[in-house]
Amino acid sequence: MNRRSALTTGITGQDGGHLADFLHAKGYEVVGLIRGQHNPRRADLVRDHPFVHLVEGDVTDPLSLTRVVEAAAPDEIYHLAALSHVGYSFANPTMTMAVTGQGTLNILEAVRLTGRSHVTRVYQASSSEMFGGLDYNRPGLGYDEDSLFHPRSPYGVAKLYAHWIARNYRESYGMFVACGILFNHEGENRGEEFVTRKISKAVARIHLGRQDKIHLGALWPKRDWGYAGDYVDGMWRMLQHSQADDFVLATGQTHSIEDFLAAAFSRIGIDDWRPYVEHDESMMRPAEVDILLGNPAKAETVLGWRRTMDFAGLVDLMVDADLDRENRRCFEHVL
Ligand code: NDP
Ligand code: GDR
Repeated sequence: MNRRSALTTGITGQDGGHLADFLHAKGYEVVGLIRGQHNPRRADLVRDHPFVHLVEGDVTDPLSLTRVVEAAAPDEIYHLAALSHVGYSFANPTMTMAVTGQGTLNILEAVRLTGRSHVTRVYQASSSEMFGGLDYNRPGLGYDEDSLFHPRSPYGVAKLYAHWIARNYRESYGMFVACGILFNHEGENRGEEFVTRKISKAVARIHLGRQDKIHLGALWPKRDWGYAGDYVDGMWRMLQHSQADDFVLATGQTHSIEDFLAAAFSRIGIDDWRPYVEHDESMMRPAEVDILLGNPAKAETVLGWRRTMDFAGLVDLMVDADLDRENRRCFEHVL
């Protein structure tokens, strides 16, 4: 029997790496879309995931996507590519809409125009940033698939467009397009521009005497933080289900950035994190999402999805991984 094949956009990102390993372990042929004349992340990707077959394209270039979908003829597409940083989206709203919003339309059109509407299943990476965390729209016991949307950033608005165009192609053309509304998920390979990784890396460096302070913006916002390795399993389950649908993946617990700081510093034996943190006004956003909390009951019941890691385990894993990295860096320097 032929191996199943999966085309993954965003292969160089956090989720792309976890998903590539997950699909490879399941026996898939993994094809990864990589962009750019020179992508500095290519070498790491080839080293860490040598089994991935790389193809070149950009989600803002519809012709490149049509060519790639035609050549790869994938059974499944995991569409993860995005400009995914909420703060960055305020400074670059047009580009964010083109990549994070219209990129999804371009993928769906590539599938449709290559005659694969009823052959290729598509996963759309929707986001909890589509909810607002505003007073009138609080999560209550947790946002679910039917909760009101009120995005608070150009990124959130672009994701909402992508979410609805995905639903529209499902309804209009009968395409199998599943939308995962994923709450924040982190891990050892989280980008250093996101707050959890910024903290875990700084904590490791403070422990080793290489850094004195962390400069952060708002500390009160609460997020429902899970582990990325758990969430790629949920993405896959959505595409194996009998019908295309929307699913929330979340832990059902919410913690503030202050909670994250406290847990991360306690991992290196420091009880009071406040002397190490300085306010950085440039990290403040024009509009903030104060609280996110998800209710994953539908994914648990319908897909049998379960998260394996809790908040404390996640923080420890991230700090330990950064301690390892920093120690190795020191060792390589000595050699
Ligand atoms: P990352 O920011 O780590 O990765 C984004 C990926 O998109 C990178 O591989 C990047 O490639 C690629 N990309 C950016 N622009 C383009 C383009 N024009 N054409 C092709 N590829 C491009 O994101 P994550 O892995 O954390 O997230 C994966 C997806 O899930 C994203 O869509 C994100 O918005 C969404 N999401 C993430 C959540 C999270 O907590 N992690 C929660 C909810 C949704 P390059 O190396 O070229 O920059
Ligand atoms: P988020 O993640 O915006 O939730 O989006 P991020 O880690 O960027 O911010 C979380 C919260 O921390 C506050 N914050 C800071 N954030 C960053 N990045 N850097 C700082 O120095 C800092 N100081 C405070 C932020 O204001 C915010 O309240 C992530 C992304 O992965 C999205 O792509 C995804 O869709 C959502 O999670 C769900």
